[in-house]
Amino acid sequence: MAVTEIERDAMRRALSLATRGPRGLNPQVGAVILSPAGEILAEGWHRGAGTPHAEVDALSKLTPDATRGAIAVVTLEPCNHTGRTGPCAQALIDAGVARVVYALDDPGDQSSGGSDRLRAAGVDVVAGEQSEQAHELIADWLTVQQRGRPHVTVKWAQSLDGRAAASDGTSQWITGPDARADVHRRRAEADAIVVGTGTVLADDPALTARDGEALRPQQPVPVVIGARPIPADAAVHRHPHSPLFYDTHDLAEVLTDLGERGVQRIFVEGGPTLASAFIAAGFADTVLAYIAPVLLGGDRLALTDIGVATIGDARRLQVDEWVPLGADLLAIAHPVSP
Ligand code: AOF
Ligand code: ZN
Repeated sequence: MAVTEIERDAMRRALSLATRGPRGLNPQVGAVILSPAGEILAEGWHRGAGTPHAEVDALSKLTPDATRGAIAVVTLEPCNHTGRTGPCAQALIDAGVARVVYALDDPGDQSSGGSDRLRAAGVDVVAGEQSEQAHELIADWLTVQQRGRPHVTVKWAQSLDGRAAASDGTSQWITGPDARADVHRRRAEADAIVVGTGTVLADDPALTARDGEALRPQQPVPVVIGARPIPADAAVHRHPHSPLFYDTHDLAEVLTDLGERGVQRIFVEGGPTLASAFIAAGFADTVLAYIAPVLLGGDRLALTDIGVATIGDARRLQVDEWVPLGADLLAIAHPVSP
């Protein structure tokens, strides 16, 4: 049977409920249980790994009598596996639910197949309702599932002649206040902010996302990569989240580990060496270059060795947007494959 207007409304509601849950190891999922006549009986959402899934959260608010013949509207295909919880498909069958409308297929090898299990038990299943919105909601989580690592944004500020600092190493401030405010807005959208130990030693950054002086409600976890010891009184130790330290220089290992911790987007702000390492390894999904109308000359380049020996090896980018920020210009770009 086609999706009804009531079910469509319930999906919009479920998508909104999903956003109450945290970003992390598990996707954000919402669920609404409707009576056969279309009244809302219960709502649920997933509160993060290890807690009940959205459907089970909603079912738990109802007696077995109430769920018989009901309609479940869920933003993700009910899972088919026993992980930290589950399987939701079986819970819906056991509750006597007659129909399930969901938005997106579960991408997991183990967790998918819930729709088949439901159909095999005689439940009427409709997939794909508002799948675009559901996809947008958990796009970053899906990226981590597919690639096994978070989305990487590499950011730097440079003079018009491509320098990141003056000859003596001083670099505060190349860009103006509008560019710096833009950086803070973008930091708040990342789950983690990554620097090298060199940057911590040179600049002692706070690695917080601020709005003027005030801390933004959403703070990225600070991540420090490198073997050099950090002073005990470094500003990063006063960050609202405990910093993560990695001794390794194997960025793939770091990214895999961050993905396994539920980090979906990282913001690399770590100075020329670290930025270059991410680019050389092919991990820079988005590049943000803040370009200021100053000339610095000298040898403190914004990037060092990125593995380009000859012009044929040049890393080509496509600029998605040129953004004027006061006197500065931001290039938002992504790599194009050769
Ligand atoms: C659902 N409803 O609300 C969510 C689902 O380890 P577990 O038991 O928490 O399972 C995690 C997997 O379950 C996750 O990777 C994803 O495939 C699915 N998430 N499924 O039916 C939910 N959050
Ligand atoms: Zn589940």
